[in-house]
Amino acid sequence: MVKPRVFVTRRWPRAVEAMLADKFEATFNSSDRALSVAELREAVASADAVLPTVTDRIGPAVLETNRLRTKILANYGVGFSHIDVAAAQKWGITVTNTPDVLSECTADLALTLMLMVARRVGEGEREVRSDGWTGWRPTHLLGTKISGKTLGIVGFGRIGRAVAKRAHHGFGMRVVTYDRAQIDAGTLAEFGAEQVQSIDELLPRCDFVSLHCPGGDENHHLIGARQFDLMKPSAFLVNTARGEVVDERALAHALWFDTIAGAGLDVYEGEPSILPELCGCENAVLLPHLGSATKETREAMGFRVIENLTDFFEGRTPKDMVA
Ligand code: 8YV
Repeated sequence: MVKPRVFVTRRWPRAVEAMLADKFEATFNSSDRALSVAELREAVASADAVLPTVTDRIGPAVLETNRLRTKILANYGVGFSHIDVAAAQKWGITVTNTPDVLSECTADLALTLMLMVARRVGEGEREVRSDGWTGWRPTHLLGTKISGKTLGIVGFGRIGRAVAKRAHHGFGMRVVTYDRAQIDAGTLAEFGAEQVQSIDELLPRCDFVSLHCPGGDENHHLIGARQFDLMKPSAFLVNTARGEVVDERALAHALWFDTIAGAGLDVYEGEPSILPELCGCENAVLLPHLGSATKETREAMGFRVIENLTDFFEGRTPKDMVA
């Protein structure tokens, strides 16, 4: 049987690339740089499957070609707001993602950011490395305790729940959540969580707010100037979801003028470029989109893509089909 042609847009962990090369006629991007629109157009014209990541914007500019060969976009990652799903559907293309396998590591990173920003870890590290540490003193770099505080979780899906589990059972935090769906009482009780009916209701109650909703147009600038005004001046915002969920300019303003106490960010509106005003904020911890970045998880994401592709090309419905 002729092997399907798959196009992998970035370097993937070695073990996954080896399996892809074995099971498919695979084209890899050995340079590992983000591809241009022209290169992505070439990919959809030449491959049965394109395997994109968050750095590949796939919409009409890529898909509207009379040489379209691709039948499936098997995304590497759970979030897929970089793919125009309506355009894919219009061209009869299936879209899959990789849920579950990255929930624990992304939740771990959300907790990392909470701890880093509240305990001023970045500031301390910068001080030591710049030879600025003059020694221990009782009032040096005093941060904020996280144990026992109230955490607001926006989006109570797999990752939101993994964050709630760590925060509640590990740090004894009270969890308040907002989700568009009604979460059943048993699930909420498992995480010691209370569901509220709006973000406006959630924000004033929280010492920490962590975002775990999808990106895309529906949640564009869900958190902006008005929402920062609703937060306590002592509260911290953590974003491991998608950059577009937060109005970055309003956030920089809120950090500069102490409307809120700090922010821990892993994702940005125009990543990899970051607003210079944010880079200048001592009370921001800025990470380079590391949510799922462990060897175990990045391999599991790749194997999950291969499962989706195998199902698709063997005529079954892929278990992670989103469109
Ligand atoms: C991925 C992520 O690393 O899965 C997601 O949605 O944000 C990250 O964990 C990235 O999207 C890879 O494409």
